[in-house]
Amino acid sequence: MYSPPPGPPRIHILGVGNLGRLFAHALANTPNPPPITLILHRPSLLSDWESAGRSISITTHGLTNSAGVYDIEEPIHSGSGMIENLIVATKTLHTAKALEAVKHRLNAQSTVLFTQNGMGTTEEVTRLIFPEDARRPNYLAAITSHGVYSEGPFRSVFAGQAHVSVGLVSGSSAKSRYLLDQIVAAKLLNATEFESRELRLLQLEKLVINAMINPLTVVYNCRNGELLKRSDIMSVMRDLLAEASQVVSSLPELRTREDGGNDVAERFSNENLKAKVLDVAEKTAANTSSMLQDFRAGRETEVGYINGYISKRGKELGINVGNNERIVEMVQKRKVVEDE
Ligand code: KPL
Repeated sequence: MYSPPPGPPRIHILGVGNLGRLFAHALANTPNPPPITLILHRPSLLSDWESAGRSISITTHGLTNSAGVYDIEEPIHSGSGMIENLIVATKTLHTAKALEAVKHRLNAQSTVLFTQNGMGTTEEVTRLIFPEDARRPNYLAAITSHGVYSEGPFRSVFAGQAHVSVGLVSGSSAKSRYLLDQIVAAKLLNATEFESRELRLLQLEKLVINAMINPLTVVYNCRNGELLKRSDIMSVMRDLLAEASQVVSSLPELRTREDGGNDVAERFSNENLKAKVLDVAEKTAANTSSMLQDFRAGRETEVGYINGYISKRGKELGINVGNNERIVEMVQKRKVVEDE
């Protein structure tokens, strides 16, 4: 029988891109920081870590802070021992593969916090990595709206300070309490805890916002704010939004409350979603969306977990999702609308 080492429980972080760095730095700079281990999932990250002076630097308002104590494990396969708390900050597309390498160190006593964009990652991980109920860790999810960009390995700029919504997705809230409390105590994250259903609704709102803004910035090759200025783009958005609104308000898992989930139809109405999308596009007008950044860098995008998720759920429900299917194809086949 495994017994955890004495002292406060350790938090492991898998994925040391911008989000992983921000979470690690925020947790390491609380008055009583937990022990933190960064899992370096590529061997080359070890030399990056050495050249970064074995620290994470976060720059906020021009001031750089490199405080924080971290242990490291590398490469991923050499680690051993149970992992009690794991924050997975890898890209959506790489999450299942990254977890595959540490799955033997996780069990039903462990808690995994997912930070990915889009939807469907936890279902994919369950299907591919933890199909057996008895071994499945407790799942938490975080929705992050902070703006962070990289200045090099282990160095990030915390540019747009916003917030984190966090909560239980499945499993035991008692076993996940420690990690939840640590996230909420990490002031820099500005995190609020939500109960599972509300967290799901917030995830779906974010999904629709990303499904409207991100692929359109790719096919029209523009910043978020440009979308609002062009009537041709707004008309494509209107068609995408009508499908997304119908799909999300019909999801059977949201209709489990005594009132039949009537709040969902209102919250995900066309008008309410449109207002949210336009508000975010306006507030982030100068941003290059994460999908356009991936696209320009030649990386695979997360469109399959965003509009692809809407399409998949729509088809299951017999809803016409032709516009969302088309936009997924355009982004994946790299068909963009050329400037006149
Ligand atoms: O989350 C975003 C993203 O780029 O992924 C938005 C809100 C669209 C801001 O750019």
